[in-house]
Amino acid sequence: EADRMQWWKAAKFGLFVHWGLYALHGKGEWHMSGAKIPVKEYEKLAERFNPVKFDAREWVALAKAAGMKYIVVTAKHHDGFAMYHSEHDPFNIVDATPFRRDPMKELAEECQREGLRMCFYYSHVIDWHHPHAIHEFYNNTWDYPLEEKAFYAYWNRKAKPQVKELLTKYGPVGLIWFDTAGGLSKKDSQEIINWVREHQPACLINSRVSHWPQYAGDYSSKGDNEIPMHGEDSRPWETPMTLNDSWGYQNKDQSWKSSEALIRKLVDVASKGGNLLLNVGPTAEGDIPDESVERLEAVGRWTSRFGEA
Ligand code: FUL
Repeated sequence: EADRMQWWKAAKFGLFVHWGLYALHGKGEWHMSGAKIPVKEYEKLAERFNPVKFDAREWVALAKAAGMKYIVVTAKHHDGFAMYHSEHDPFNIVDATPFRRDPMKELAEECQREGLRMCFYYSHVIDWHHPHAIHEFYNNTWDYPLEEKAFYAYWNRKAKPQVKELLTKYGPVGLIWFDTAGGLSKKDSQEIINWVREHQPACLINSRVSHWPQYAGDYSSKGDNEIPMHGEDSRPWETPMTLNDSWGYQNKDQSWKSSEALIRKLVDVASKGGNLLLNVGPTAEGDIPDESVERLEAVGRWTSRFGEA
C-alpha cells in the first residue's frame, strides 16, 4: 500500500481543474444550487456547451511548465454532468452537447504521452441531477422531494458504474478525488473504496471519500485553501488551493493571488511535507483564463530553477 503512494509523495505539486457546464454561467460550480435552477432548465446548458478552444496539449503543457506532475479534473461535479462519455447516463459531454468529444480521454492520452498522472475528481455523494442522490445537507430539494428518495437507485446505477468507467476506460488513473461525503454510511464508504481497489489497485483515494476517519482513503485532503501547521499530520496530506477565490470559472472574481504569494505557498506546503493541488477554472470555450496561465508560468520559472528535490 505504501508503494502506491510513492509517485504521489514525490510529485508534490498538481493541477486541479474545475470545468463543467457551470462555466457558461460564470458564477462558479455551486450556482445551480445557489439559484435553485431546475434540472430541466440546467440541462439546456448542454445544448450550448461547445468548448472548441479546448486543447489537451495546451493544458498538459501548462501543468508541466508549472512543475506539476499530476492533473485532477472534474469528471463529474455536484451538478451531475459527466465531462466524459458515460454509458450509464446520457447527461454527459459526448451525448448531450454539440461538442461531442471526450475531453477526459484526450487529457488522459496527453498525460500518458507527457509523463503526467491523469486523475479524476468525482462527486460521489452530491448529485443535483439525479432524483435519488442523498447528501446530509446539499440536495436538490427544488426538483425532488426528500421523502421520495431511494439512495441505492443512485448509488448502484449511477455513482458506482460511472466510477468504474473512469477506472476502466482511461488507462492508469493516478487517483480519484472524491468530495463532500456527508451522510455516506460506513458500509457505503468501504464499498466505494473496495470498488476502486478492485478496478485499479494502484489508484489512490483521497480522504473526502468518507466522513468516517477509519475509511478515509490513502491520504488526507485538507480543507479548501488550508495549509496546516507544521507537524500536525500523521498521514500524507494535500492542500487544494484556488488562484483566486473560486473553483469553477467566475467572470467577476479578480482576486488573484500574486505569483510570489503562490510560490511562497508552494514552498510552505512542500517544506511541511505536503502536496499542493492548485486550481484553474477554464471557460465554457475551453480556455484557461490568461491570469491563471500567467501565474502558473511564473511558478514554473521558479520550480524549474529551484523546485526539483
Ligand atoms: C468542495 C466543493 O463543494 C467545491 O465545489 C470544490 O469542488 C472544492 C474543491 O471542494 O468541497
